[in-house]
Amino acid sequence: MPDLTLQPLSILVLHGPNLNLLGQREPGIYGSFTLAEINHLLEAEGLKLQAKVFPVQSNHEGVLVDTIHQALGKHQGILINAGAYTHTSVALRDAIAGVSLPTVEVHLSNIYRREEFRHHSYIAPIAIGQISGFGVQSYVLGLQALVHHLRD
Ligand code: CA2
Repeated sequence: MPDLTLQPLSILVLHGPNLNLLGQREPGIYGSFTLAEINHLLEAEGLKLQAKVFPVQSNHEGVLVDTIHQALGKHQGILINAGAYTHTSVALRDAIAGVSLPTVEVHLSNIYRREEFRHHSYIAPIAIGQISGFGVQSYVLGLQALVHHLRD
């Protein structure tokens, strides 16, 4: 039974570059779920947690930075799979640090079992935590962790 006294939370879900291709290519690494299916799963999980999710996908670093800035005053937390920008983007890290919104980093694949260049994340040091390697469950677990953190 959901606790009816809980304040609904608003969570920005950010998907970085190429994640719009999910379900169409490379199912061996990233699974067969499409991005729309992942967003539906998160919406359903959000209902259970009394959190509304607002998914945004972009292939453009600046759009992701702008979206993070606009989250201030609108959302209480950020769930992010920054895709390849995880390993390259100081700008995304600075944006997340700049808005000071609790952020959970997720990855479909286990980035530590892959090429060395994927082992470093610019986001991890300023995130509450990181979940990597559980496919779509990484997102679901990440949302649960973020909501629990915000409610504590
Ligand atoms: O495992 C993850 O979730 C990643 O963030 C996915 C990124 C990758 O650069 C990170 O190292 C780990 C890549 C997303 C690209 O997704 C595609 C999906 C289908 C076909 C091609 C790319």
